[in-house]
Amino acid sequence: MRYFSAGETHGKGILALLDGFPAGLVVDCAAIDAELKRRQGGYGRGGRQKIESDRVEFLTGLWKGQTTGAPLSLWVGNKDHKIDEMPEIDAPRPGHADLSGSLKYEQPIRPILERASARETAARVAAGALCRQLLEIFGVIIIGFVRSIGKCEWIPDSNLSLEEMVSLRNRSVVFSFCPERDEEAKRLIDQTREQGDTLGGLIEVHAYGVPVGLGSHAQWDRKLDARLAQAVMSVQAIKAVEFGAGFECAVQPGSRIHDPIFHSEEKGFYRTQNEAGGIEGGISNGEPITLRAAMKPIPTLRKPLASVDLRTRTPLDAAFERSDTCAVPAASVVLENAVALEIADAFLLRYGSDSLQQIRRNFENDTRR
Ligand code: EPS
Repeated sequence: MRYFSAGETHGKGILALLDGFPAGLVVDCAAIDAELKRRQGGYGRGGRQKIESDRVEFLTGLWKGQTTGAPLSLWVGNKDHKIDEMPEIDAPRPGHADLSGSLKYEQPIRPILERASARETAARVAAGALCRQLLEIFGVIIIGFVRSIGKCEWIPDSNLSLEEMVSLRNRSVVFSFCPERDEEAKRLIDQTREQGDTLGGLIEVHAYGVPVGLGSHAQWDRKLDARLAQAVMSVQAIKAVEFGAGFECAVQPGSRIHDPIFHSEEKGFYRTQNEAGGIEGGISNGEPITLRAAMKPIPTLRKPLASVDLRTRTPLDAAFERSDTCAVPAASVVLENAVALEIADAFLLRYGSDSLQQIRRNFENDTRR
């Protein structure tokens, strides 16, 4: 499967193009719209989300509500379509694509920021939410949540059931598993906004029910963790990603980090810990896939950092335009769907990608899962 996006933040809209998606899936557009709505939410968002009410429209690839195997174009229109009236920006914002993009493409900052904006993530959410519908048929469930914002951290209780996780996360205004501590997060975000500053945080994504054998040890670009890392790192503002114990692997001895292997008639192969994050040798091992990503604070600051006027090359404070104080909750929705897209692709590589019937046959005949 191949995925591309197109579109600008104040252009006509954002487009996701999915090629190689199997035929025969009855598409639930309302479920995609629900994910698009979640992406617009979370405490700390700015004014743009009051203007937009994102909805998906399939321009191609559906027949009577079902996928046909033809390329799918998923369109999310922009109500705030005014790209040609948008003012030019003189001083690039540190941390944004403004300077590097402008130097590379020999363009003013405006067209660069229009494409670099995180509004583009609506495309990944729409495409990922479609892929989840396919994965859910085969028992793969993916959940993303916020683990920390700034110095406010919520360590998830490892005994929570999936239903409990979803219900807690959906009750929290910052999409954490601790809705009872939302006030603390809101206070932090409000204070930061008043100071003209922004906040990043940590996001975790878990994928349950992933069958053994997705990805491959045999080539670098087929390793599942490498592919997921690219999917996650390509989301705006993500600066780090780790799987399972991640960076802690550098500290602990092998006897603590590697997950001992057991077998029983009832469970098949199983582990009593999952520090590998469900992937060994670039291949899913049947345990939940767990990854964590760090999001940097949004680079658009009301109290701007030092920058330089691109025309005169003299000092000028970085530009400010409408933005979010904290988009970590929204990014957790994006990462959840970005992971779904990548796992779906690895799933199709293993079980076939022509039709849902073909995938069902191959999946049912797979005795190793
Ligand atoms: C976003 C829409 C954008 C920004 C934000 C994400 O809309 P506007 O620029 O009109 O306010 O709010 O983009 C950024 C954080 C960024 O750095 O570009 C969205 O829909 O997610």
